[in-house]
Amino acid sequence: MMRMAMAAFAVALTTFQAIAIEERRTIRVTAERFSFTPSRIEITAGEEVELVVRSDDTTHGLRIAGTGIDRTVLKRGAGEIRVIVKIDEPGRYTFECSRVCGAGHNFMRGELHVRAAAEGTAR
Ligand SMILES: [Cu+2]
Repeated sequence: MMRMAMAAFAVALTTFQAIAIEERRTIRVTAERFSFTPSRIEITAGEEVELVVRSDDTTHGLRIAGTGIDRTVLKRGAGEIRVIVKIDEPGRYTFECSRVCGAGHNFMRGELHVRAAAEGTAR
């Protein structure tokens, strides 16, 4: 009987951990000549989010100014990329295509708005 209770506890613990990991918000982004959709993304300072990015046409890039993030977005059909983003400093960060993709490449950008964490948690 005791052994069964222990087994049930172990299963409950495993389930809890799985849920904790899934709490990270996933934001899907599509890149195509010459825009990102959505082009404005809002996150909270200190929040860890996962951007899942895919292309609807050619190879693009995703660079987020001020973060060191610069990834290649695979061409359509080649799969999606996952980028973990966590920014502690509130502000507006530009993200842009970093792989030359055509005439409108230089205009292919968006804004990542990092909101300050809720007032109640500030010291
Ligand atoms: Cu480009």
